[in-house]
Order: sequence, then C-alpha cells, then structure tokens
Amino acid sequence: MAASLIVNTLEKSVLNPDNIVKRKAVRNYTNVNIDRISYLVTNNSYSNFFETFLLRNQPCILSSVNTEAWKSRKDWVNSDGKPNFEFLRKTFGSAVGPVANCKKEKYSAQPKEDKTFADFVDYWQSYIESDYPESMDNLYLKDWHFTRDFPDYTAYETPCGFMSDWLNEFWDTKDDDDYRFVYMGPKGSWTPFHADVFRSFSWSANICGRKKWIFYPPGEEGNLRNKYGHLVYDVDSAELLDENLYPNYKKVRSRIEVIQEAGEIIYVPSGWHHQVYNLEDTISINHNWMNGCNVDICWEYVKDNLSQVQQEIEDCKGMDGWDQQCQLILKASCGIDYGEFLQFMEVIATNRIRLLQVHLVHKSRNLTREQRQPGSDETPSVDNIKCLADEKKADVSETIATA
Ligand SMILES: O=C(O)CCC(=O)C(=O)O
Ligand SMILES: [Fe+2]
Repeated sequence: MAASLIVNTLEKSVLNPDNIVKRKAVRNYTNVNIDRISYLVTNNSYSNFFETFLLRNQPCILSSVNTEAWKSRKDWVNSDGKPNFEFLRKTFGSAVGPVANCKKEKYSAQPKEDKTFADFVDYWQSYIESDYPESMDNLYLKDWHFTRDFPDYTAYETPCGFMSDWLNEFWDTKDDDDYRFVYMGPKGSWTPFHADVFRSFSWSANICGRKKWIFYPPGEEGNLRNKYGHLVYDVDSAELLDENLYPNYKKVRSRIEVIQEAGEIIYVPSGWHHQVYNLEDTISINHNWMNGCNVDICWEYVKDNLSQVQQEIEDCKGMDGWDQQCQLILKASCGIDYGEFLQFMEVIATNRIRLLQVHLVHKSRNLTREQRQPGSDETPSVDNIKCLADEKKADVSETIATA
C-alpha cells in the first residue's frame, strides 16, 4: 500500500488530529518539579490513574504494596534483600539473554553480547565476592525476554493501571516478539540517557535493590543535544558544561531525580528521557507499552523518523523503490515501519470493535423485549465472547473513554 494511503487511513482513525489536539491539551510539563512525582500507596481506580497519569503523561511511583504478592518477590530474593542466586541459577540457568558492558561505550551505546543466565550469575557472584573492583567489568543483563522464555512461571501480575497494553497485545498475535523484560545488574550498573522504543510508556518494578532515576520532561532533550544534534550519552558527564559543544545546556529548566526502592514500581510516561543507575544489586521487571493515551506521540515519532530517513537519502529520490527503501531503513532504525504500524492499528481496532459489539449485545439483553430494536438480540459469536473474556475490564472503560 502506498505510504500516503497508510497515513490517511491512520489519521482518520484513533490518530484523528482533533483527538490528538484534545490529548495534547492535557499534557503540561512546564510546572513539573521533583515534588510532583506522585507517590501512590495503593493503586487507585483505573479511571483515576487513566486521567491523572496516562492521559496527562505524568510520571509516578506505586508503593511496594502493589508487588508484595508477586512470586518473584518471594522466590528471587533472600531475607536480607539480596538476589537468591541459587534459586535463580537452578530455575533459569539455561536461558540466554543480552548482557551489556556498562564500563564501555560503542556508537553511543553499551556494547552487548548474549550470555547464558548461569554464566551471568557466576560473573555477578564473583564481582560481589571481589567487592566490585575497578579492574572488573560491570555487566548488566538487559531486555531479557523472561516471559517469552518462561511463559508458565508467573513471576508477577501486571498492575491494573498498566493493563491496557496495545503493544504486547499486537506482538502476541504475531507470536515472534514482545516488550516484557527482566533486568538484573550489580551495584553500579546503569542505563545511558534515552527515551523508550517508539516513545512508548514503560513501567519498571524493583524485585530487589534500588534505582536512581533522572528524568527530563519532553522537550528538554533538545537542550541536551550537542552542536551536531546528538543526544548526550551520560547526563552526569562534565562534557555538558562545554558551551561550545552543548550550546543549549544552560537552557535546561527541569531535571527530576527520584530513588525507587525495593518493591516499588515506576511509571515512565511517553517521550520522557531518562538515565537510570542501580544503587545496589538490583533485579527489575520492565514492560514497554502503548495505548490510546500515547499512540499519537508514538505515531508522530515514527513520522519524524521517516522524514529524517527521507532527508538522508534524498539524493537518490528518483530511483525505483525509493519509498520502500525508506521504509526498510525506518524499520531498521526505529523498529517499526508504516505497514507494520497500520497492521498494529488494525488488530487493536478490530479487537475493540468486537468488544463494543459484545458490550452492546449484553446491554440489549438487559432491555425488555418491547424496548429492543429489531435484530439487536443476536447471540454474540464464540469469538466475541472469547475476546471479552480475554480482555481486562480496564480496556472496556478505556475504549469508551477514548472513543
Ligand atoms: O532500569 C534500567 O536500567 C533502565 C530501565 C528503563 O530505561 C525503562 O524501564 O524505561
Ligand atoms: Fe527506558
């Protein structure tokens, strides 16, 4: 399908510019300061969470009450709050995950290589036993697709506020990827400055250990680029003070630091750039996710990326297959192309239309026979009922709220 047709189809749907304007109106980052990262003791109602944090795109921390029943918080952690290495090695040792070297930088990223989990645990224990020496690498197991590797081990329950997750719902239908991760790293491991994939939301729960998060509200990242337009790798590095290299650094208005304790969950809104340090040996569960509250931000991001790609290869615009080439580069650089984004929207829309149909059939069943419209009492298909059963209650209220 031609790119312009895909854009039209997308923008007439949930990406309708009128709705985007309405959503933008409630996002206000100008008054954010450290005191405004809300702390929620118990997860309040979905609609409250939806209005206050998802729609407004504002961060918050949920207390450890929200994770205390999780199996991972019992099985993976010793009574002294340290990782239970014996249990972890015995149960998950054969799995393979990407391990980053936090003391190295290559092409503005920490170089990564795959390791078995058993090897990673061996390294981690010897690093602790040697008292984290300067001479040893600091290795960080990151973006490990734990749920994909151990689908029957229910390590955690997704908290209610994060359940409307279009991204994982879509990728589960494709059966080849997901955005559910486990991170494990020793004291001193860290994640360089970034915003999340496609500008999705993320949530991150500490199973044990503590993290320090540094946030910059959307827009501030422009002041953290060097004169060549490259985002700073480490927001704590002295190079930012070089006015010649970072001419806009002095314009930064808002930097928010917060410590996340064991058991707490942090919600990272769309497009908020952040840098993260493990202050102790730390294990966390992280999801990336997207829904009607941030899909416009993600779509804008994909569109901006395409424009950049088009500019970069503008000199060969006349060539056959130029559009397709741009889409290929987009997929490689951004993780998704226009065709896949459209497919994503179609799957999500179809699931929600089914939900609404079932909802209407149920509603009509509650009407008296005389009140019913002709044809409104047809039995929902097995497919519809299955879909309703699969969907969380949270999604119904969101569908109605964003429709
Ligand atoms: O915990 C980390 O090291 C990084 C986590 C992160 O960037 C995220 O959850 O978005
Ligand atoms: Fe992140």
